[in-house]
Amino acid sequence: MWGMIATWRMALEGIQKVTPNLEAGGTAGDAIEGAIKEVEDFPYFKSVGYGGLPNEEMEVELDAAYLDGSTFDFGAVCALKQFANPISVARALSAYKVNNVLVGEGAAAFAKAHHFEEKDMLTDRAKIHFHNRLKDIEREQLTPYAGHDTVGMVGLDVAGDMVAGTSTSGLFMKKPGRVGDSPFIGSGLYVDSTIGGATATGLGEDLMKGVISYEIVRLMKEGLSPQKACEKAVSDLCERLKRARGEAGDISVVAMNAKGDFGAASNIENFSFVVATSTLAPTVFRVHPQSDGTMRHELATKEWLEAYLEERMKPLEVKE
Ligand code: SD4
Repeated sequence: MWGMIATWRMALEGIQKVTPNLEAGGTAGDAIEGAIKEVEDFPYFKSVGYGGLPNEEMEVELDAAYLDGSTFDFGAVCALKQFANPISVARALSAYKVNNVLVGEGAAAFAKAHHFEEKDMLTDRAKIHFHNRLKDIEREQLTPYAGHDTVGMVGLDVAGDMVAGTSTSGLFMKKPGRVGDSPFIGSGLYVDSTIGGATATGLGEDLMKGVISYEIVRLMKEGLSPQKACEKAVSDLCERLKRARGEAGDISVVAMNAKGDFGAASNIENFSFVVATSTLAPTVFRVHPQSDGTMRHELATKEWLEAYLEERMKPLEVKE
């Protein structure tokens, strides 16, 4: 048995690329790193890697994490600038006993010393998004924190090892140095090969309050299916946040257990995920939250898949 699950439709090409190797006995670690690199390298995804949207000073700061669910090797980078593949740096850091989480200049110094590819991660397209957002904010007082698309993945290989990874440029127009849930163990991702793994996307400030990925794995350990664990974790956190603070940000999660069963849940309408297993070719589903807290998973149609890419790749107008 092998399997992979990832947040958002944008993970499809990466998962398609690495799953033949996973099927042939490749490791979950190589699958996770390979698939996330694919997403990082694609310039039209606005919240991950190259082409990711910048902070309020127009600098792209990237967060990524890598967790091995068998050894608990964990590595993460926060607010890393000017490197092509933060997930690879995070994975490299996971091999050490200490200094596993590095931020900013320290992360960049490590990446440089280990000859990771340096790259200007700010694209012309991201500059236009930045310019347009400033115009929107001027005009409509839009909240600068709208929109998200972090990639998070969980993989299971035929040897039974599980790995989780995340990569994100975080929130558009964030403060320099702001870090969300994605590089934090337990919040952005968690995995234990004897149970399963989970990863989250959405408003990091709120996801962290529920340590939501750990919570999902804990619920699976208690015996819940991945789907029930995702639904319960999302609805419990959402309810607690609403009770305590009056509102809850976007919360979307995916999970897979050690048997390759999977689940996904969200408190928003447009969340999508990609899953592939020994018995299911890479497939995109859209998640529709129901009023009773359960989710309906709808197979994404060809039209929807095409429209998704078209929307992300359409020419951008520079606002006056
Ligand atoms: C963050 N959770 O930095 C990330 C953003 C995100 O999908 O998920 N975008 O808060």
